[in-house]
Amino acid sequence: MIRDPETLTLLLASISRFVAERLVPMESQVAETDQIPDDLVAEMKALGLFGMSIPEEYGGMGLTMEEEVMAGFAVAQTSPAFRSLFATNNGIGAQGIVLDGTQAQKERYLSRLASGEIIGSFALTEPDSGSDAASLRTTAVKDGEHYIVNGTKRYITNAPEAGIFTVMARSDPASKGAQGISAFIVEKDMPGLTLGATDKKMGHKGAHTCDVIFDNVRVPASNLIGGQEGLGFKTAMKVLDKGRINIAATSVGAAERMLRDAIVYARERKQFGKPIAEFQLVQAMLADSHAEIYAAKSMVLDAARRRDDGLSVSTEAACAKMFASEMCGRVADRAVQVFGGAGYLSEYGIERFYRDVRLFRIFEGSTQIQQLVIARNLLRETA
Ligand code: COS
Repeated sequence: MIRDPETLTLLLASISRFVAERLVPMESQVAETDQIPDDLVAEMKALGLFGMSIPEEYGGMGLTMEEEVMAGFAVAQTSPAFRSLFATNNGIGAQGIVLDGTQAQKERYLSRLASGEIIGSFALTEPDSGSDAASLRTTAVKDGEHYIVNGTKRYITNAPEAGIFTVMARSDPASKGAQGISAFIVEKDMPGLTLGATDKKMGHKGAHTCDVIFDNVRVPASNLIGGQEGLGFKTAMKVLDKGRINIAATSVGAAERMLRDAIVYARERKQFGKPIAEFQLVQAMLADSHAEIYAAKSMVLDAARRRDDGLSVSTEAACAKMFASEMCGRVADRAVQVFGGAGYLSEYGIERFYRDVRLFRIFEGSTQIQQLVIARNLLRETA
C-alpha cells in the first residue's frame, strides 16, 4: 500500500542520493576498518532511516510494508553493513514492541528507537538453539515484580551497539516448547548483562555481532512484552515474518547493484577484440540475473502488499526470503564470473558483495527453514 506517491518518491530519491553520494564512496573504507564513521551515522539519523517502520506517533515514518520494501531496494544498492546498523530498529529489534508491546512499552522505547538514539537488537538464537528456536534455554524466573534472566544469546546483530534487546526466554520451565517462551525488553545497562567479544565474520564488515550473556539480570515485570507470559515465541515469529520480507527486499537491491556493476564491467572489458558484453555467453549471465531479479522483486512486492492488506504472510514471506536470497547468491556468483580474474580481487569490490550476500541465505531463518515453513503451511492448508 502506497499512501502518498509524491512523498514516497521524494523519500526514495533522498535515500538513493544518500546511498550514491555518501555510502558507496565509503564502502571499501568501512570494509577495511570494520567501522561506520560517526558522521555517516548522524546523517542516517537525520534522514530518519532508523525509524522508517516505527509509527508516526512515536516519531517514525510509519511506512507501510510496500513503502518499506521500496526503501529497502534503494538502501541495498550499497554494502549491506550500512543497512544493518539501522535495520534492526526498523525490523527485528523494534517490531516486537511495535506489534505486541503495551502502550507504556511503546511510549518508553519507540521514539528513542525511531530517532536512532538507541539501537534495538533481537536476541533469539543461542549456542544450542538456532533453527530450532523453540528449544531455547535462556530462563526468566518470576521474582516479585521482576524476572531473573539467565542464559546466553549468540550471533546477535548490533549487540555491541545496542541500547535494548528483545530477549526470548523461557518463563515456564515446565514447558519445553514454544508455549513456555516469553519476550522481554532488556536494557543494556541492567546489571548482569555482559557482551562477548565481537565476532570475526566472512563479510558484513562494519556491522557487528556478539554473544549477549545474562547472569541473574533483574528485568522489571513491566518489560514483559505485551504484559502476558507465553506469547514470546509467537511475537518472535511475527517479527520474523516481517523481517524475512525485508531480507528479501535487501537481496533484490544487492542483486540489482551487482548486476549493474557487472554490466558496466562487461561493456568496458575487451577480449577477442570487442567488449565481453557482446558475447552471448556473457549476455546469458546478465539476462538470467535480470529475469531472476524481476521475479524476486515481484514476489517481495506481492508479499508486502498482502501484509499491508492484513493477510497472514508466513508462507509468502518465506517464499520471498528463500527465492530472493538464493537468487542473490546466484547473481553474486555470475557477477564474479563476468568480472573474471578481477572478480577475485578486493579492489573491484564484487568479491566483497559475494561474501556479504552469503549471509542472506542463513540469517532470519535459513533457506531450509523457509522450505520447512512453506511446506508445513501448504500441507496444513490443503489438509
Ligand atoms: N506467526 C504467528 N504465530 C506463529 C507463526 C507465525 N509466523 N509461526 C508459528 N507460530 C505459532 C504456531 O501457531 C504455534 O502456536 P500454537 O502452539 O498456539 O499452535 C507456535 O507458534 C509454535 O509454532 P510451531 O509448532 O510451528 O514451532 P516449531 O518449533 O515447530 O518451529 C520454526 C517453528 C522452525 C518455523 C521456527 O522455529 C523458526 O522459524 N526457526 C528459525 C528461527 C530463525 O529464523 N532464526 C533466526 C534468528 S533471527 S536472525
